[in-house]
Amino acid sequence: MKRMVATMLGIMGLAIVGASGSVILSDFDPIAIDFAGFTAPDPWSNDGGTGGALNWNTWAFSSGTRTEVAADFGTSTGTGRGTSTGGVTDNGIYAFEVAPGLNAWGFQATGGFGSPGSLTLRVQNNTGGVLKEISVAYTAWYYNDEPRAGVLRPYYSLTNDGTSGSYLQADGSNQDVNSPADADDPPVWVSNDRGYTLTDLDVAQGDFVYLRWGFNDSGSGRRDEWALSSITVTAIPEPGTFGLLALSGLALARFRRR
Ligand SMILES: [Ca+2]
Ligand SMILES: [Ca+2]
Repeated sequence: MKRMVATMLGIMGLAIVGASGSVILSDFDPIAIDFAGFTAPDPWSNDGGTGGALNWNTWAFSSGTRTEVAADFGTSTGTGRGTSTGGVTDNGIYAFEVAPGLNAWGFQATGGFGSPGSLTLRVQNNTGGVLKEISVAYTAWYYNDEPRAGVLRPYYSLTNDGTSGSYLQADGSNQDVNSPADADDPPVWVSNDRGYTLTDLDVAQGDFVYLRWGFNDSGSGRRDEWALSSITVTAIPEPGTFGLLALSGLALARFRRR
């Protein structure tokens, strides 16, 4: 079955990268990011993403504001707490099994950690040209076991310099995921599929775009748990690129007919 799925994905041109690697857009096929091997050791990220950790050149967690803080690549922020099916209390980064066999990156916030907070993914443009447009899809999960309400909102940046305005909200507020205030009894992982497209980017060959998931909460008492899985990033070619290719093909065909 696994082989069949892999074959089907291969036909579709979908590249699957483990979350321990780098995310490099080298063509216009979707890149699917898989947290299957993530076990949230402590530290939960390191150089190269070895031993069940994520690659700290690719992923960074930040505590503080969601927009005016630069993602600190090359360090591991937050305690790695290992794997769990949810219902934790210690703050830090977890590999949550949000559904049987499905590992996700996740965290538990407390007053001094991740409230607000953000996870940032660094994506490199290696398409050979200027990257103007990308689409992003993911599944956001919450585990509503506590009395605060939470919110997850996507942002992006081309600079990651942490100044005001360096992180912008991606595609308006309709991408928000909200966890309810009143805890579910019993709590379960709730999935929310989201996606957006960024246009009018200007990412030079070799440069990066920074995709951020920002978290915050309101109310009083303890905070819900959050997780991310099934992230897909796709570079989209400019409409003109295909048009020009088609035109040049047509011109070549006419030339050959002469
Ligand atoms: Ca909890
Ligand atoms: Ca809640």
